[in-house]
Amino acid sequence: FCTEALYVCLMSCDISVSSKCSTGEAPGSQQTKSTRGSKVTSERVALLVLCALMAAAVIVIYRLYDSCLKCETGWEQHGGQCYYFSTRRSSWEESRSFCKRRGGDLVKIDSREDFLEKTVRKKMDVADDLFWIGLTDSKTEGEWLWVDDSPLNTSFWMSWEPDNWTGEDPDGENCARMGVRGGAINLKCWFDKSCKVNQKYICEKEAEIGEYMVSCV
Ligand SMILES: [Ca+2]
Ligand SMILES: [Ca+2]
Repeated sequence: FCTEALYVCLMSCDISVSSKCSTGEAPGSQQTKSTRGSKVTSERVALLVLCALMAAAVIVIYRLYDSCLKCETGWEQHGGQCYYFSTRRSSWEESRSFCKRRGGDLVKIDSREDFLEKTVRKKMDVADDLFWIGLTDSKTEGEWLWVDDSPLNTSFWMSWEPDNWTGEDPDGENCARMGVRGGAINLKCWFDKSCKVNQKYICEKEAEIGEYMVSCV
């Protein structure tokens, strides 16, 4: 963004100076030409300095704004959201309660985004060390809903999932967890699991923007 702004700025400076220089000059007017030449050169320098200052201002403002997106200690910022990757394990409901007490909820994943998959992969201690996400079919079997009650449109289930396996819990598997330690193909790393099992979890909430930009640096 900043590089682009600087380029556009310098290009516009160049064009404005060139247009002043492109007027035809009659032969023999060397003195006038020389005077005008030095004037154009100083104008050009002044414009370039102005443009550089403007570009620097744009960069500073952009960085100030960016640094103002804040997450609490222990939360990771990505795309204007804050994410908390737990180290303790709890049931899906208990995990959700923790997230809500901290002003968020279990994470909702509504688009193709590899940040969560990559981060979870790094934090998995063993192959079964998956993380709860905010997706459940507890209300109606097979009808997966996010914690905000929105339907599941884009999914990243592992190829054989969800299978609502009843071998572990007769109630089946009604909560979703994510993670493939070795890396997921096409981000397909979701598994349904009994909601009662203790798992790590991912909370999500919006990053806060500082009220006064300068205080955020
Ligand atoms: Ca189910
Ligand atoms: Ca399953």
